[in-house]
Amino acid sequence: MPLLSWLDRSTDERPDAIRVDDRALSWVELRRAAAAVADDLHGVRRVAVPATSSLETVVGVVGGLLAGAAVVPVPPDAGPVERDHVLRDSAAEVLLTTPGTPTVDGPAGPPTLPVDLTRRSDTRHPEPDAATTALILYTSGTTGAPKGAVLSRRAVAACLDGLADAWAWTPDDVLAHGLPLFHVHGLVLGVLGPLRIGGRLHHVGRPRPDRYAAAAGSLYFGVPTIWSRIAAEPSAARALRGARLLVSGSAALPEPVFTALTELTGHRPVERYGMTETLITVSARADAPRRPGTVGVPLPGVRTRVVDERGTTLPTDGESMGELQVRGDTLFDGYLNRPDADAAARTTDGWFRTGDVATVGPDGAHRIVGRAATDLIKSGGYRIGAGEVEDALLAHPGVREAAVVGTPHPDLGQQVTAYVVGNGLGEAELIDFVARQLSVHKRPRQVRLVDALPRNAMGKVQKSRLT
Ligand code: MCA
Ligand code: AMP
Repeated sequence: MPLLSWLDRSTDERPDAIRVDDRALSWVELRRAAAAVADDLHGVRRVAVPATSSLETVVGVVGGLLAGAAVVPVPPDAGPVERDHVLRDSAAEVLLTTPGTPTVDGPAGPPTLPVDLTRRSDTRHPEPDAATTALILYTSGTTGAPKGAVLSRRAVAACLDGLADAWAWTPDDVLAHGLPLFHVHGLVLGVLGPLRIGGRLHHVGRPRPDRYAAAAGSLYFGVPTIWSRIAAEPSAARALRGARLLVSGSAALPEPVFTALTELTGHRPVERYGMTETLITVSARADAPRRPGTVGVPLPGVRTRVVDERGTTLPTDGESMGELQVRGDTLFDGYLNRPDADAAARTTDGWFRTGDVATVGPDGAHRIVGRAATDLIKSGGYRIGAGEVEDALLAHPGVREAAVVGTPHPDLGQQVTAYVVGNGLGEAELIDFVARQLSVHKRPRQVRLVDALPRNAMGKVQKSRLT
């Protein structure tokens, strides 16, 4: 079956199948517009797409997939250092551009190709093998530059079919969300989901509570920060009473937000858990009770286990805590150009180490307790590597030492906080300095200028003393 099976076969010409902000296309027009992009991409193996929240991004991504190319979304706000890394590391042969999106045309960048929403083609592009790469998604590790997670068409299809089963997601649904289109949540679930399963999509542009309220969706996606902002605006939250399912993911949904949403919307939100590398692996189900603090059960085709430091599998008693490991159809094929990182992320018997600490109850309910390492920060649902921000700070001539940690934040879950040792530095100057290199959400919210960093006897920075 084609990856975008609904898009492939739909004859529906109603004008608003896929809406982004205030522009929309029918299923047929989307297929024809994307086929025109695919015609131009004939023979291209990897295509980069500056993934603004726009209809052009949807058409560009779908065009790449129809052409059988691996699509590399580029965060539109990425600073030059991050953008160059993504383009170079992925070896993208073409960079799609859209009106108003920043381009990186220049000696080092790949040739550009504009996405033109007025063009149409009726070429039927053959469906590539399921093992072909669909997406290369860049994601932060604890150190260094982001790594490209290589996701096959098979993995994407398995994830979406599993979610359709868990959420009873059908062509009758209208999905509403306002998530960025360069991550699993907004792009794989939030765009490719409707194109495979058939429900209509209303992307609201920016994920503001009033826009969620006005979207009239049956299915809503959000990260906890979005749900918390909606819960803080009761009139917006009450407007979601007519929905079928509210889904939260990408970070832990705080229990007070779960409770407030339940009271205001009449819906107990569905929490699901995943990673860029594994796609969504565990979810609460539409047909089963949902409890705050739990993320449900493995999707069809996924297996999980919780292990201690020695690798021994722990009992599913709801109490034994250890690292959550997963395997199954939704897993990535590896990190691009990084066999070292790939080997480190897997056990010798083939399980992926998530780095998340979890318990599993006798009923199979998974509870994510936290992360094993402190060097991955989740802020507003974005994954941010402490090492990447430290490297950006250390590039400043006045910075001698830097340690970046996630500290609690009432709206974002965690905020990026930097401790810096240096001479004659200002907080705003350093935040700007990072913003000129990396995506905006990787900027420290707070920079603390200190005389020294706490270190242990071996000279290693003790981050636990900074949080
Ligand atoms: C932000 N601002 C700053 C700083 N940081 N200003 C100065 N210094 C800083 N350090 C500015 C912003 O640019 C913005 O300005 C304003 O402050 C508000 O920013 P913020 O509070 O961050 O709010 P926001 O821009 O509204 O963003 C919140 C958000 C966003 C919408 C929740 O974080 C978001 O879209 N998160 C989704 C992430 C996501 O999709 N993750 C999925 C990963 P201005 O207003 O002028 O712009 S995939 C995944 O995790 C797995 C697979 C899974 O399970 O889903
Ligand atoms: P990313 O690679 O951006 O997809 O981030 C993946 C990480 O997000 C996971 O390793 C978890 O730490 C976190 N995460 C995703 N969903 C949830 C959830 N429902 N509850 C708690 N943490 C989550």
